[in-house]
Amino acid sequence: MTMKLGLKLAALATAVSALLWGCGPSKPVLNLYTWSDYIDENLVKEFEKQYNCKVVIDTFDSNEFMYAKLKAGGSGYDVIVPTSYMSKIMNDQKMLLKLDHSKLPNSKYIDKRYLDNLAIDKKMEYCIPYMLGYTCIAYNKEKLGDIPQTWEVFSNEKNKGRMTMLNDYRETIGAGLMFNGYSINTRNEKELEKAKEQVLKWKKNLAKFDNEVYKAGIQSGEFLVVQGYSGDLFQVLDESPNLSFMIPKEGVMIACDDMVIPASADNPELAYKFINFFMDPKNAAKNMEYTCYAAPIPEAKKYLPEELRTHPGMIFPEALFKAGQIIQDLGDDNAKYLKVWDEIKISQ
Ligand code: SPD
Repeated sequence: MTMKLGLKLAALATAVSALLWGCGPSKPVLNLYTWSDYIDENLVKEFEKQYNCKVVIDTFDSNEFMYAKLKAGGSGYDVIVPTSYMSKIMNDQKMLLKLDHSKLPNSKYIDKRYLDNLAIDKKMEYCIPYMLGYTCIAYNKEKLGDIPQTWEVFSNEKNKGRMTMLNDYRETIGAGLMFNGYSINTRNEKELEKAKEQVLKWKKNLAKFDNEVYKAGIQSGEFLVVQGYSGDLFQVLDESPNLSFMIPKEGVMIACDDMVIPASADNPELAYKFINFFMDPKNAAKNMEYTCYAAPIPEAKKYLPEELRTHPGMIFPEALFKAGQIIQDLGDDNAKYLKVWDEIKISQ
């Protein structure tokens, strides 16, 4: 058989198999790895239509789980959504692509005030800020009435077994640090020890440390007080008049989750398009409405319905920019937090 005839036969075989199986050339796929309830699926469908592609979403419930999965060989993701301190760790370990801003024209919309004051990657060299959130407390106002605005709420034995705190070592140790007046990024072991003692006191009254079921639990009445991520709590609070939220007077942690492209991405070109699409102010506004988090895109505000322009999840209260603390990567000192967290977790 000549080479030409061979090639023709191969092309014919491909066409026949496409006819038999009812599909043409397959669409490009973008694999997204993110937190649950964190993207408006209608926008994802619009993106798929606009770029004739398929988006596959996989979720994680903590930065550390996501990181461990990647380290254990998990690959094939094109866009990942880590919290900024974790983006920095991943970048330091050469796990991320250096961003080409010629492919991200909408990055001009990112809030300069956020970049100057809070961002870790101020020049957006390896990450684009996606959503800002803070940790606060939701409680069952119908059952508890008004409660004092303090992390100390977790010391109330009356609610023993009906309260949860986050299964997130930086957030929960951070609450213990703030309660004692320390920085949430301290490297001082004595301060960390004090925070540990505090969290251990609270732990006695908790049902558990949890990142996943607290939303359903506070809504169903199973839990009376929960520490949670702001947007997730507002998704529930907006539908539940019996619930309320408070920002503890000792302060709250602010976190930004970023969009990054892993160095191992199969489809970086589509990843750029995806990230750019979500920075478009109209899309960012729709995404904020869905997630109840704050996209750091000031232009998006004008596309929000009037009644949402003061929503405390979507538009950050001014005080947060001044008083909130953002979780930093602490390099080798992260190990001090992990040690304290292990001690908290194993203690009975
Ligand atoms: N469902 C979305 C949850 C977003 C959580 N952000 C993580 C902050 C970690 N400190």
